[in-house]
Amino acid sequence: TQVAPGAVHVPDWLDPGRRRELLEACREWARPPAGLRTVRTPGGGTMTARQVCLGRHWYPYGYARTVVDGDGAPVKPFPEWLGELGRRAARDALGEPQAAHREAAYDIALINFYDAGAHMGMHRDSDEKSDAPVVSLSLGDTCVFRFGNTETRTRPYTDVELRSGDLFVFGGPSRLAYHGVPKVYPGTAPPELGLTGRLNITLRVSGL
Ligand code: MD5
Ligand code: FE
Repeated sequence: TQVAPGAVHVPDWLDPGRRRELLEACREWARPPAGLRTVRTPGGGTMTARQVCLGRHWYPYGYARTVVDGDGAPVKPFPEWLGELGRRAARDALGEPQAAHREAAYDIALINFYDAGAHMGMHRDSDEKSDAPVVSLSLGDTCVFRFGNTETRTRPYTDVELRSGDLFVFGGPSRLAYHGVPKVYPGTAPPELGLTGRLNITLRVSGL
């Protein structure tokens, strides 16, 4: 379903085996060193969703090769298979890539863990130097994902429920739209996955 030009939601995209494989991989990546961490914002606050990065470490507002605001360890590598998954996801949602993006390979993953009560405020992702589409994969609890506009953090926006196994791709004019996760519904994860809370994996092209 197209939510806006370039913003495409594909419910239930991940097959069950992939969901288990991704969750298992996320659990490995979450371990120290360079594991799951709480992100501190420049204003002195903390983000409620905790994060682990692959390929490059994201911190407000840039990318680094080590966990500059945490244990200082080198960031875990971005695996080849994850890049292939990203490429296939973008193609399924948007069709053949634009000429400018055909050579661009996914090289960064930001993985967010949402416990009950965690959320993410409205923001834009503008620290990448490529305008290649961002691929988002959700596991566990259902959330409200708020897809906004490129001008303001406020209305107009569209609220979409993202469920375990859903794909969302943000390309073209939607790449720089404001977005956030105002709410996660605790206890809504499919029991067979064995995950408490919500996990979101975004695949990005750094352009570095
Ligand atoms: C999440 N993560 O559910 C979301 C999914 C983040 C983040 O927002 O920055 O880690 S990714 C949503 C996204 C990415 C890039 C562009 C747009 C949305 N967009 O234009 O709406 O944890
Ligand atoms: Fe974002």
